[in-house]
Amino acid sequence: MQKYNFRKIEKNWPSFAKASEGKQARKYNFRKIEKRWQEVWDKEGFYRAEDFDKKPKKYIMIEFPYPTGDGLHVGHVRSYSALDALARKKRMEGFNVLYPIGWDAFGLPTENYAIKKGIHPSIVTKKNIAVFKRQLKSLGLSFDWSREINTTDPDYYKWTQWIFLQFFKHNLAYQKEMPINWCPKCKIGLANEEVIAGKCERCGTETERRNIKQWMLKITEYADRLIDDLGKVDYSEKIKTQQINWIGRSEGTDADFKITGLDKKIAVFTTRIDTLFGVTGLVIAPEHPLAEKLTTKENKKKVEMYLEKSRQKSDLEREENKEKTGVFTGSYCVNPANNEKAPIWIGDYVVAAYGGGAVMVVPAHDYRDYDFAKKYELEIREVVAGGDISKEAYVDDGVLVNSKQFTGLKSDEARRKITEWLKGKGLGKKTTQYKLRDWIFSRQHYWGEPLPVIHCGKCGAVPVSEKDLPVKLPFVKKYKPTKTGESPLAGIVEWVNVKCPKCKGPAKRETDTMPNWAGSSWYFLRYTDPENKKAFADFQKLKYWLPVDLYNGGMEHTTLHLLYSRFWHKFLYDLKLVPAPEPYQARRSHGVVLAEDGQKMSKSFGNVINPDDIVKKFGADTLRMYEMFMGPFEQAINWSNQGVVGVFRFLNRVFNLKSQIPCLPAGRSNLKSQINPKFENLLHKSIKKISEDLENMKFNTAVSQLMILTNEMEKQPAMDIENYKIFLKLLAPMAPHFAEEMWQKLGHEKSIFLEKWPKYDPQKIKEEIFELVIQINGRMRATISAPTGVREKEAMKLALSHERVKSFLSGKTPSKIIFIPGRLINIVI
Ligand code: ANZ
Ligand code: ZN
Repeated sequence: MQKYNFRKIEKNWPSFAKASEGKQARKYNFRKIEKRWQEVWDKEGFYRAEDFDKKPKKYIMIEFPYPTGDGLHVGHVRSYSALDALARKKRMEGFNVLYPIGWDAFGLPTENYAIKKGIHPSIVTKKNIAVFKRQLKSLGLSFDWSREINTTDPDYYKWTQWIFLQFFKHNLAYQKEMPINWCPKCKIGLANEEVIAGKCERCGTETERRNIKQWMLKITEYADRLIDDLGKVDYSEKIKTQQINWIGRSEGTDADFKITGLDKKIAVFTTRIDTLFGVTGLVIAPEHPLAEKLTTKENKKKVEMYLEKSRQKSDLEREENKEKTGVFTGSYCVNPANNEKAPIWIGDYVVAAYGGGAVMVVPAHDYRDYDFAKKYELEIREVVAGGDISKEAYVDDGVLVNSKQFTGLKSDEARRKITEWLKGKGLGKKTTQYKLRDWIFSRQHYWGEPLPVIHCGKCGAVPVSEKDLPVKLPFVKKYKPTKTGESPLAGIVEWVNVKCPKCKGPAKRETDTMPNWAGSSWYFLRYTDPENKKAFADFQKLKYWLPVDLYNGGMEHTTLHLLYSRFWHKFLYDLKLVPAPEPYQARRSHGVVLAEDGQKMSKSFGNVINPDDIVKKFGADTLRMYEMFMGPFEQAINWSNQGVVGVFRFLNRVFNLKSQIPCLPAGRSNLKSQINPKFENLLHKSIKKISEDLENMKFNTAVSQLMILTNEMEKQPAMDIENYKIFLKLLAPMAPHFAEEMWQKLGHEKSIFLEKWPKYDPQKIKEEIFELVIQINGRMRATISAPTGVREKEAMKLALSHERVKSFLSGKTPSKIIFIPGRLINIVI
């Protein structure tokens, strides 16, 4: 481990050096305090969550970290500290809180590091975990360490494999030829994250696609439920939208176009069948199975050149393609609406794997098609009135023209009628398309869960018997990717060759491993029962703890990880192995912590802040509180050394308040404590505000309220002891060591965290605020504190700032608002 370089820090922290020169700062000894309380909490198993406790449960979870060699990042500290504050408050409110932690430790970073250093990945993982653990413990986070899990532990991945087998048995895991990224120079398969702008991350060579047989999970089977059940949970709007967009459900029509002179049809998918009479061409993807057949002799050369060019483009390039290009095949199709001939083109902006890999071209009503038609001189025929197609495409709905019997209908009605009409002729039907694809569940790497399947020449793919789980990763020296594109496991003959579980004949193990996403797809279940040897978790324990009440993590995981884990959970729910259809009742995301210069923190920029340095210099409480204070939780924010010093000074000021507390040894005992109504008004308002802020994850304003309170306390000649105790309780979730220490100094023998969370006295804040009831369609959905005399407009604004109200209103506009001053606002939608 690196030694702590005091001089270097002093140099980087001139403002602190200056602050500590002055006499005024009597610094509290955080080093002693923090270590002591961490030991006490640890010894007493203070933060252990009790299964089946009578208290109401609260399951708060942060995304478990990937233990890399770089150690903990201040970004981790941000969300862990904030959620820790909430967990501590919930315990004080009488909840049985589960706040667990574990390690998501399979995957490439460790494998690559291991290869580079010649150390086995399991050893690297152990070392990294030890560093992370020491760092987390030094922060005094209230994790229940007795439930620590590790995805690379065979006792854990046994159940990852077991769940995979259930997918397999229910025909939701299957094998298919799927492309991998292949570096022709390194001769290895690359994960997507190893391909940078189409090139191999190691050698810079352009990567190619290679089809190999891979395992797939049928997540598409759950597409509708993954969208529809978002109505059952409380996710922030942004997260919901991302999930919905990723799944990309689109309702439309499949229409068949007969090919002239060939007994074949091309199916296109369109969301705008109302524009069918305006079709003046058809474009198919380069990979369309008919592409070759449709190309006539005269066009062969041009088509081949075009296909060659588009093969060199990545999917992303093709999608982002500004200019739509294409090439004429020489063939024609028949528009099912009016039996007109339309030319068939090949264009690489058409996605092969979406719809039928073909689109109908309606230049008058689609921007893309408009440009395409201008470029290649296709007819632009107006069929929906409302725009000026001599200038640009008119893409909105309108009234149909030039559409025979459908002329005069509005677009939405026309879509229904034309679809019915096509259906009657056997040339089309209503369909739903999804952008979501099945999940490629194979990796050709060593450091992952082996897929528990045995391939037999006679019996095919046979699942490993459940009693033989886990299929352990063989501990070998060589785990570099092979030159054939196969997993390194393929080279371990003694491991690969086995007997077929069915016929006992010679067979081979599957050598692909699972992707990193596997272990994290169900870890929230394991926390409820981490030691279980008979099942992934006991159903009664799951019933007690689930769903996770609040799940917090990075915005970068709100599509894939969230979708994957919801999918696994729903599958297990269908098997009646988990008690509820959704795993997470609420999901929030936090913003990243950038370096002081606004760049990403990165070793190569030399701008990384190591939490260890801050803890050593200013203490864990300062670091925790600073990271809550730094800015709105959901926003990205720049690190600020000045800000850290500011919080450290604040804690020192609070420490120095003790001379104003008559019953403290340091207090001036001749002072009589006084009750000051104005101060009490502020104190009780602060109870209310801090309580609500923590609940609403407005950690920064909770801290600033403590600062406002401290300013007032400094002005008091002597504090009332009961009020001071309230203050300490409010501080406790955010600066736990500090508050615990002061609490003990007041003569308490038991921990401050066994105290009840303070309640505000409505009498003491009466004139200023009241509880505004927010109803939606007449049902109470939330309350929010509002100033007395608030008017409708402000009340509406307040209501709209409430996360719950926001999610009820998502995308809808209120039709009526009923406001009863001083009482409630009812939003009718
Ligand atoms: C004709 C048309 C006319 C369209 C019009 C739009 C406007 P979403 O909402 O994303 O599902 N499309 C269909 N399959 C495609 C593919 N494989 N690759 C690229 N584009 C494809 O979009 C559906 C629309 O995207 C479809 O509706 C189709 O263009 C195009 F005035 O059909 B439309
Ligand atoms: Zn067999």
